[in-house]
Amino acid sequence: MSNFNNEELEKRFQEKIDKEIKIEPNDWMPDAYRKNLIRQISQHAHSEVVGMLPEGNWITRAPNLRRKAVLLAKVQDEAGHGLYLYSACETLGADREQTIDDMHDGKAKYSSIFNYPAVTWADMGAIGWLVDGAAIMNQVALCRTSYGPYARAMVKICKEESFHQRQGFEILTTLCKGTEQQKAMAQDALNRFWWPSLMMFGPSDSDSPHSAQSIKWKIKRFTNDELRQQFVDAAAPQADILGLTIPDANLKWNEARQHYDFSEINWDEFWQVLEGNGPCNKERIAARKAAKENGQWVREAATTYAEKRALRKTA
Ligand code: FAQ
Repeated sequence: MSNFNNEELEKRFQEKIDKEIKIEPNDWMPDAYRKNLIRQISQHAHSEVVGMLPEGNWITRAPNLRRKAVLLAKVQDEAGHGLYLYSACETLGADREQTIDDMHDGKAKYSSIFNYPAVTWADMGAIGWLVDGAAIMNQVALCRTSYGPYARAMVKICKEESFHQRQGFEILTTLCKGTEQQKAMAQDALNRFWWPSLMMFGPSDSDSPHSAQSIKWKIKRFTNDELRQQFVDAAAPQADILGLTIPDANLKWNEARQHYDFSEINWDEFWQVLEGNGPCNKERIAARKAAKENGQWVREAATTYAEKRALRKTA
């Protein structure tokens, strides 16, 4: 490999991508590809872990034992997703602790959606249906991403997210078939989670600095706006099945486009949340920092135990 100059290596790298050959950890890759992947995968991992907080809050308040067991399993799944993704990130040479500290210091982002509060039980339904639904729309495409470890992690994650989405839809179906008050609670959750769910797909294509290069490298297979449109097209008929109204007066099937039209997103709100000014940003970071500090003794004990075992083996 050392016989080739950078230009030649980059040409061969792009040829591999174009032929749909996966890039593996020990393969040559441009620094910018590695950096971009570490950025995206680590932020994805942070999102899974921070995403445990709004739902984790409801485990003790779930209305019955079945709901509690299912919610507990879902929140544990999210922790597992975080772990696969941190591991995928490590295959690129990233230091896991450093990526986590970057989030705690505000240098790395996590999904905007988790800066909104979950205030009623219906929010567990809305998060499953809409937030996991949006996550799957994005992640099914990532199963074909060009970096092998990320693509393989996504296959497993998507299977679990699909179960999460169904459990959310089932919670809302039950509420919508219940009393007037329960249906109103479901509608209220949809009203609050609809727009933040659309924001999960990222800025519009014209304001997305990473998209063009990520699509060329086949890290992303679709643009932010394409995936957002697919999500709206899937969610609109699902809302009809529930008998709920999506809070957008302009949401309408467009026969010519074969897609739903919908209103412009409040991008000012989106950027404000990314800046750290959403309803729960400070609370979420404080919770993650406290978790790290409170877990310090566990990490120290595990390291000491591993060292002792290694010593015993060599003695
Ligand atoms: N929130 O140029 P682009 C889940 C940032 S998992 C915060 O378009 P890109 C599971 C972006 O990072 C949900 N930041 O960037 C679950 C960049 O900032 P940077 C997470 C956002 O990377 C469910 C800047 O804006 N999923 O929910 C957001 O090409 C239920 C410019 O943006 C993933 O992470 C946002 N919404 O496209 C867990 C999927 N959007 O890095 C618990 C993987 C954009 O320059 C409960 N990630 N930004 O400082 C991706 O597919 C992409 O990274 C996008 C953004 C599509 C999110």
